[in-house]
Amino acid sequence: MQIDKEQFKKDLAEQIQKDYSQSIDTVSTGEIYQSLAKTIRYYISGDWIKCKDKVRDNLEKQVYYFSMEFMIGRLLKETLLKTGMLEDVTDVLKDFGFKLEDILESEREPGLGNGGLGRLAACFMDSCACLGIPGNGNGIRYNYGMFEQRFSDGNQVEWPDDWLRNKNPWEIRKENRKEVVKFGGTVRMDANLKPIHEGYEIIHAVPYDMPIIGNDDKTINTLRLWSAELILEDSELNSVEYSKLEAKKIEIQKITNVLYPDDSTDEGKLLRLKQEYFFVSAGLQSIMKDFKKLKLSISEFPNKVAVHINDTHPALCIPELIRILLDEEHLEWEEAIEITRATMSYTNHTIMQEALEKWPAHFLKNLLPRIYMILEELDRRFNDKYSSSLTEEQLRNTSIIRDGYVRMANLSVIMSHSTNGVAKLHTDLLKTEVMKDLNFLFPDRFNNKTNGISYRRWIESCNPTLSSLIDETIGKEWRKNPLELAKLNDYKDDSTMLDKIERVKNINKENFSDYMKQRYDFDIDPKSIYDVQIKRFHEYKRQFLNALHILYLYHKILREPDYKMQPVTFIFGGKAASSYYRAKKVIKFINSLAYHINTDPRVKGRIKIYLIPNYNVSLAERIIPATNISEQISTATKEASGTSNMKFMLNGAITLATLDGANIEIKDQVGDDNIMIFGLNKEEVLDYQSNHNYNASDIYQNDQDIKMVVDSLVNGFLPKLGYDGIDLYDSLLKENDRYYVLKDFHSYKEASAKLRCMYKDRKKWNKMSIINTANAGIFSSDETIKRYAKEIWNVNGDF
Ligand code: 8GP
Repeated sequence: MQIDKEQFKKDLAEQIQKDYSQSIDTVSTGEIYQSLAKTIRYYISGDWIKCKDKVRDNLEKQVYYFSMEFMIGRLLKETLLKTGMLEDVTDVLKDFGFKLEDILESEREPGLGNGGLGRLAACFMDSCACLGIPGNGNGIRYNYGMFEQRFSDGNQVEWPDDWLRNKNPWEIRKENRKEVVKFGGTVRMDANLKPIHEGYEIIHAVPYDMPIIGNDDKTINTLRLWSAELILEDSELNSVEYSKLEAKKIEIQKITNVLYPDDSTDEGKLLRLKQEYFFVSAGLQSIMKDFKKLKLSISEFPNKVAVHINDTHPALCIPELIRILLDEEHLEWEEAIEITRATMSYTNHTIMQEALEKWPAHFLKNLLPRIYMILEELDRRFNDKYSSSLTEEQLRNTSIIRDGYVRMANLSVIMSHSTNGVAKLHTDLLKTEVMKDLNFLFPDRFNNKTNGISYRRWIESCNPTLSSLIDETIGKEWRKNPLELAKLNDYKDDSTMLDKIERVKNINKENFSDYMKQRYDFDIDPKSIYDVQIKRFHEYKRQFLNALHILYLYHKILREPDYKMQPVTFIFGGKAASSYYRAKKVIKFINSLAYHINTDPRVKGRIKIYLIPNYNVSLAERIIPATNISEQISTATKEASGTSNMKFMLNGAITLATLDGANIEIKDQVGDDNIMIFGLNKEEVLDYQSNHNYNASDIYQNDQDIKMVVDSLVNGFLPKLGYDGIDLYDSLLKENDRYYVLKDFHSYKEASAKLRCMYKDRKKWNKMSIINTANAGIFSSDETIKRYAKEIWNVNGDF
């Protein structure tokens, strides 16, 4: 977008005046950020309107991506880059005496996501906009993010993530588009067998819209986030009891207060269920309203609307759409089912049993009586249709309601036209293990869509040094078409280029080291290897294995004081769910280990370790460009895909990996020599699981190294760990090491040592690094989204 700098200056000063009644030289960087973002939003608003009009006037099919999380990260820099305003705005700010960097830093990261699924949703929204696909997000406007992570005595402490404290300048409240969501009550059938829902509670859902901007001003889509509010109509004002009003308001706001409320109690579970129905119902009602304005036959609905269910959290989209079609559009069951199935598609993001949502039937019956009736009818129809062709066991595995639970994954597969996994291995496991009976019934519905990442954020924006070097080397076409990165393969033996690659990495490492010093007062030697594991804390992701290995190295150095090794800084980042006891113990273990190692002069200059608090997108943007070794060490079969593995690869890190998730596809891209693989493979893990022939105690008893590290969890070797090591010790020996940490320990140790050794030959290392970047093109989320658009959503775009 071309802007007139002088005009922009005036507009910004005016916005500041409007917002704060102050002149620009008296406001803080945080205040400038707010007004600057609003000015930019105003500048793009014309294009945003045009885009909405174009989609409506051309009757274009639209995608609605329903997701509990949209981990969008900070928006200012991305927006400036995509709109082409970066340079001009930097100049304008300079004229006012401000540095863009400072303004960017004052943006609070939106508390709208937590993990891979949420970040994927953000990358997908970005790709839709950049590819000209009318793709909108639909989610929840959380008043607080999941939590802000702090550490106290090494323990994770959860603080409220008050991200909206200074308001979100990108959003627009649309009270006139509010919807009514109904909870509770009873349903009876009238004389014509029409359901009458009575005695329910009404919650208002108010949408807040944010623009999702494509590059080159192409497309601006909408991320619509719903907020639960108490809105009294004029007629209600007289009858209301003001004393009870405040309590009611708080009760209602609870629904959209926080991402993933603790669900270890029934109350918490119920709140999550409320959240899920809340944004699903509001979203679908508003989509239906927009569709009705087109004045088309209702049978056209799936030709104009695609609803994507991001994991099972929004699976209530299915009965909710059926409800609308039956009760409000007065369709027959068959047609309602047909339209719903043709509209819905579903992505599964994990095969962990505990994450495959199941709701106690009585929860649904009480909270959403009409929805529950619909689910019962869907289950009845399914059983009627398939009971004769399935065995009892197959029927048990596939039906929607069983043993007093409603199974959301089964519902999603049965009632959608597409179910996809997020990497080849994951899809394969869905088809052959986790959902094999559903795959038997609906083989054509299952398909793979390997995840991808947005190149705009994960290299262009976060790694400008490497991006410029790539421009210089192969031209700028890769920024439009990431597959062009393959041209870098021609430079893998070019010693000048290899030196440049090293220089770029070193600059990034130095920048990161400066940041760590300034922000956390933590010293990192930029000459050490940066070995990084950043992701949610989960047993299957095995941060524990990483930490046990560091403990082993610590012992080794103490035993062999002259042990020579390439200095390494081990960096961790990630949150543990507040009710996930064991994951929190791993955090405590890492922090304790860090305390002892970092303060022990005997290991100085060889190993250091740091768990960065409150890991988020902004931190990832700083860490990834500086990383040498990317730790992707989940137990084979457990990580659906992973996406940080792709980000690291793109930025030239070498992956230390198990054959799990998309690591396998990364290996296929770079070849065996440019990735370090270790550990059990899928077949071996499945074999242990089905034959129950794994014995962790045997390994422990017969291996001196392993015994030494495992014992150090409980024998006082790490005084800071105190009694907190007992649970981890038990997880290995009493619970027979469910994630095969001990089994994989040695191959991990050896793979890690080999990699560190390889780092000595810098020329070879840089060559591996360039090969990784060169072959990361296929992991662009643009490529992934093109496949979703063609093979699942059947929508058009400019590609
Ligand atoms: C994640 C998977 O763990 C990761 O392998 C995958 O790359 C990513 O989804 C995107 O597909 N899953 C989640 O984030 C997840 O299951 N979150 C639930 C806790 C909400």
